[in-house]
Amino acid sequence: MQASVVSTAPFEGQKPGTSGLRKKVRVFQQPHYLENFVQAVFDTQTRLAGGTLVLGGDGRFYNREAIQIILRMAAANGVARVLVGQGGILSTPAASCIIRKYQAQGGLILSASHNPGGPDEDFGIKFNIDAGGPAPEAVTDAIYERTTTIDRYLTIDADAVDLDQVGSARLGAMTVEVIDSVSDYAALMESLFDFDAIRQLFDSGSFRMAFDAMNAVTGPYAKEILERRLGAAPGTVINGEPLPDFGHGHPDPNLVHARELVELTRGPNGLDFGAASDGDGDRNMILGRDFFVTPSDSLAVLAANAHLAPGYKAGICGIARSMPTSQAADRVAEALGVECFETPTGWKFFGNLLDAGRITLCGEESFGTGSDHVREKDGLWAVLFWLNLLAVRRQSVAEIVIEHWRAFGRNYYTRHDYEAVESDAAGDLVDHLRILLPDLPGKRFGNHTVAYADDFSYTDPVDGSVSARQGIRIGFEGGSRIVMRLSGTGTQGATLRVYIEQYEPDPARHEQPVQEALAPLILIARELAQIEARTGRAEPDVIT
Ligand code: VG1
Ligand code: CO
Repeated sequence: MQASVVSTAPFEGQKPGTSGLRKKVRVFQQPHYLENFVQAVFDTQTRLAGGTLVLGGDGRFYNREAIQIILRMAAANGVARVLVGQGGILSTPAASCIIRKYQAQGGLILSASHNPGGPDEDFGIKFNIDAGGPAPEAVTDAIYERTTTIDRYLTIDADAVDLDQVGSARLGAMTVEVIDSVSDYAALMESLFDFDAIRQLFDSGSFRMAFDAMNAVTGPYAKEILERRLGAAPGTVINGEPLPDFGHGHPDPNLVHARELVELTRGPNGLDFGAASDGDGDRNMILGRDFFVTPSDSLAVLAANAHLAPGYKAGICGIARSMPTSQAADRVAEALGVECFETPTGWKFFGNLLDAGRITLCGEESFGTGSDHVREKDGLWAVLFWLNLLAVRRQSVAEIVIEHWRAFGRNYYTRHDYEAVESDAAGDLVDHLRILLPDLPGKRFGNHTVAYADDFSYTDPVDGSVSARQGIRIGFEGGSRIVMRLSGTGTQGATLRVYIEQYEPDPARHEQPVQEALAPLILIARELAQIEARTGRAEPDVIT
């Protein structure tokens, strides 16, 4: 079949952010918009020609249409084989797993993660490299560069591929294999965790849990793994049908958006364990009865207990966390005598460390945790890891975390988000902070003395690449920190993220309400950055 060449012209702003290109659906629906970006991938990632591409998404509005467009373009660009998830569904970690398992040359993942879906909401696309992880900056820069000069794309004229039947089909000279979205991923999870112990925990009858799939991609994965393979009670998975608009929900697993789940874990009759994942299945929230585990603590607890899970019984070789993530994991790394790395925000910065065998676990404060089993953060993996710990230790979530604080100290932590702020005002706010930085060290604010203040710059220890201007860090004596940066995943205005952390070694002071414990630092951050004066916002929109 002859490829046809369609002429096109560049669109502005096709620069991938923290995690791929995210825009409103209507932006993606403009003629040639998606095509330009995809062609830029094929033009720069030349190994895809003659190779294998993995393709799937989180099932949001426009997922199926985008997949058909990409399949025709892949055929025209000489891709030999595409592995596409049944129904167009692949969670982000499952896509990573499949790229690695079948040694594909890369993958395209269609998702805007935790952003809402629907005709007026968000869509996104992300290219993952052959190691299974998000493309590093050098690759996304090259793709972006190409979008600025693109003048044609290639496609073929062909009928839509049936995505709902598992099996093989031809599209021009290309093979399209529609694969089960869940089985490879489920097999990987079985190889890492003690499924027998978890099954016994469910069989004991004294343990009750719910998993909230938030009508997003993890429904089928969680039902297969938790209910079928592990024997959790039917109905354990709630909101388990992936819907194009996530049931009008905001598929972001936090205390604000996963309200229904939070309620189920409240009070004397509350569930023992609650967990949730986001739109594309890479985030996780962990709850005990009347207890919320901050993602930063979750990383630290998993690191300290990793040897209890079969996949990590030999111990871990190192830990990495993103810069704004609390330093709780650093203390575990120190105790274990393993390396600890601080990277910029975004999973792409963990790839080299994982590939080089420098780290086993990594995580972000934004409900992301993962390991070297794939190259993406992995929501259900974190949930299974916690279930493995609960099954082995036979303690409650709260007991495990409180014991952890006793051993390592507690890093009080919160993130305040000011969403859809006017872009210029947000930019000015950060510029103003940059000007203040050199004069801050040594200054006292109440009980807090500034030890260092900088705009975080990261030099990748594996390939030496430098990523500058990654966020404002203000560190205080004793380990407290204020971090501020602008989001790179939003589709409307700017989002200012303010991260606050305070270390408390004294167990007698480990059970204060978080916002109260951090109130003085929160105030310092607001005043230093002049948040209200510059954004007009007296309070954040979301607190996690
Ligand atoms: C946010 C989080 C970041 C995460 C990214 C992608 O980015 O802060 O930690 O890696 O989302 O996660 P930003 O630039 O908006 O702060 V996901 O689940 O949206 O792929
Ligand atoms: Co996500």
